[in-house]
Amino acid sequence: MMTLGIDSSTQGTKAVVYDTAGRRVVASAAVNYGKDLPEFGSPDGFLPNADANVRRANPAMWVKGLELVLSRLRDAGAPMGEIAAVGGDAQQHATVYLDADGNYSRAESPIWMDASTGAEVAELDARFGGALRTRTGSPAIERFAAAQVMKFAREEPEAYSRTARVHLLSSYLTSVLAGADAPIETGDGAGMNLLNLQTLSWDADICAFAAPGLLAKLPAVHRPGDAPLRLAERFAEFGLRPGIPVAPFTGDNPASLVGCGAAEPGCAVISLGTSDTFFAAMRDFRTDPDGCGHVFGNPAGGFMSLSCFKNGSLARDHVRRDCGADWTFFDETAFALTPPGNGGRRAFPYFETEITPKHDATGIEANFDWEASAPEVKIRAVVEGQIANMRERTRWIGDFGTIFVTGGASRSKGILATIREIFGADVRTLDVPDSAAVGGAILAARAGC
Ligand code: XUL
Repeated sequence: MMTLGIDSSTQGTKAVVYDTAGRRVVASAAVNYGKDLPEFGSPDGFLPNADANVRRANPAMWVKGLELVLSRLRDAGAPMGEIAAVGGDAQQHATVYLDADGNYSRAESPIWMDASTGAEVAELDARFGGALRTRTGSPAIERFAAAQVMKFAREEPEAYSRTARVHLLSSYLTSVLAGADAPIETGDGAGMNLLNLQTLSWDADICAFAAPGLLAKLPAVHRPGDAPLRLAERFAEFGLRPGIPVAPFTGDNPASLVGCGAAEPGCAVISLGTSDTFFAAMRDFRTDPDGCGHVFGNPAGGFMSLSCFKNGSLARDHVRRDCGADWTFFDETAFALTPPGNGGRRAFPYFETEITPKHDATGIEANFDWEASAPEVKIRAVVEGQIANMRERTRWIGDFGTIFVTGGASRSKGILATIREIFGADVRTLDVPDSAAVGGAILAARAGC
């Protein structure tokens, strides 16, 4: 069976046509928001803002990205007419607000990088305390929908009252593909602080506390095994067959779990993208005692753990440019020129407000003279700092003999060797770096059967 997997990530949209029998990608296309859609003024996928805590994007950019990636696939001669089902994923936590006519009632959507909801998080915490973690899988979190909607309802009450639907980006894109209001899939829905993970339904108390009438503005919940949607007529324009099943989109991390073949407990995945994430399928429901990590739904059934590090690839790119290095130097040469451990020199990049652990955007913090050091020393110090922090902060998830590494930066031999050394695990990469899009295509195949 031929299926289509679409990944709407922070910096762009990717799509793969996947042959499920041969387990291989037969065609792919990509769109980069900065380069291909400059009219949205979002070089890194979000609108520049002097306040590092405010990270928003124009939701129309994501629809444009979807349409452009489909036309690129079609124009490249991909077998669009043979595709039997569509699935996909989106960056987690971004929310899209629609009025009763389906127009945007909020012009700018907060994305997962937004950390401007500290006051709302404190209120949610004061009201629900530890119950938030046991009910929704995470303590109150800045980027999650509960705090984001609460802030919007307060700051723009008129626009909030005009809002008929609060979608996640995943359910919004599914709605666009189906031409109908789509449900929120539980894997991604778990990243809202609104879904009760024991019952897989919206938590009425938390919804009522977050904003007036929120429960009625949320889409239905899609649980594993529920029926798929159907592709809308207008996608015939891209050579697709209207009416084929559309599996509700999930989050990028849950999709990667499936795409890496790690949906059964036993191994962990490190995804090195705009954010770096560490996750694994979970046998038992367990939450992070330090309050930084999360429990999300596993689209294959059950749960997954996840810790997210905001200063991922954009931070590495920042350091690379600061060092005047190209990617070959960053990915390999720097590691050939320096020994593991770097003589104890370590650095942590805080170019964005960090989530795990919480830290303001203060730039590089190094235990050595940063300015006076050679580029190779700086690069190893930052990579070892990132991976050592990841190791410490994911101990609650467990120890793993095998770790799959995916995402753009999984091409880096230096980063892979650092993961091997610090985690003491067997490190494997996938032939296809787009594990999230492949996961979407695999979920499409399940919905299409
Ligand atoms: C996960 C998270 C990010 C985004 C973007 O909680 O915020 O990983 O999904 O990749």
